[in-house]
Amino acid sequence: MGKSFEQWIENICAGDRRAIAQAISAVERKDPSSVALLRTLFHRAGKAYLMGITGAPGAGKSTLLEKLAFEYRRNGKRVGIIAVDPTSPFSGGAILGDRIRMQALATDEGTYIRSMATRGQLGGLAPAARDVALILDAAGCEVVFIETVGVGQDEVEVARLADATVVLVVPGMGDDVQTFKAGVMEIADLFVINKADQPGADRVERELNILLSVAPQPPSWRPAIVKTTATTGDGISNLCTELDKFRTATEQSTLGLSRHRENTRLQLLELLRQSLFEKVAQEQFDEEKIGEYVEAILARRRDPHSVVEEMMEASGVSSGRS
Ligand SMILES: Nc1nc2c(ncn2[C@@H]2O[C@H](COP(=O)(O)OP(=O)(O)O)[C@@H](O)[C@H]2O)c(=O)[nH]1
Ligand SMILES: [Mg+2]
Repeated sequence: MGKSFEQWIENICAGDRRAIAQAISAVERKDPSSVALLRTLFHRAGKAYLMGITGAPGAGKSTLLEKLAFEYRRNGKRVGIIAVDPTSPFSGGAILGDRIRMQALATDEGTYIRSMATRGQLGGLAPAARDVALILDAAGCEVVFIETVGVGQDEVEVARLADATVVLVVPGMGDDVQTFKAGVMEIADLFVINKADQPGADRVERELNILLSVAPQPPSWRPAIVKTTATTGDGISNLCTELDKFRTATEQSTLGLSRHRENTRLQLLELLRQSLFEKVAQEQFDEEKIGEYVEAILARRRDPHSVVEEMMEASGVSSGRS
């Protein structure tokens, strides 16, 4: 490392695409260099505004993102895009759709797009996506978008690292407002009703408004609802305006600060959880040993609590009983 490591850092911070790509790959591979890299870059980052874009597959997230990115580019902002794709069961790689959809942006010098696969991501999408966002932040991207797959709990996870979370809903897709997954209502800072060119957009808007007015928690921020047609770009500038309003409102209030503090706390604990797990389960015990424990528990010779205690002690982590 040494001098070349420092040069690598400088190249990333200067926005060098090759250096950025190498950094992201190192993080994805969990390369030994990645921890030192992230530690150093942390002190060069902290300026980017992170926006999460979530919603069901096919809602139009990628299409919308492309239009949004162009809008920010027009205003001279450097843009980073992280698209978290589901892993294709056939190719083992990320589905190519998003990359093709965003091709028009791919040649733009002020935009950096990276697709990530969800495959084998210990602890969900968040850790790696957060690290990639940090790299893009240090590389000078002023806004960073994270598009999530929109399945499972990844949208709740993305809300934990984003400064603003946009939830896409579409009319007539059977994912009506009533069937919102648990937690989705709570994470939205802004709702987008995309495919407003399709019938039913007004009905979705009415339902959303009702749902927002009966929200159980006192609304610290009432999410705006913006209708868009991502394919034509209709409503995109309005969406930017609402996003700016949200940003201004939160940056000047305790709401933004307290959320930042809470997110930082959750991130720290998540990192600790992951590090402990890796130290105990991955470094100290191979599959065979874990298999032996499983058999012992199945046969009721051992109980899981004492096994975990033994594993932690063997790893030099206090059992907490002391
Ligand atoms: N009619 C209509 N189709 C749209 C709109 N936005 C996206 N689509 C189409 O919906 C499909 C899924 O879009 P995509 O951006 O890949 O969705 P994602 O899975 O949420 O990223 C594509 O065929 C888009 O062309 C819209 O506003 N109106
Ligand atoms: Mg997509």
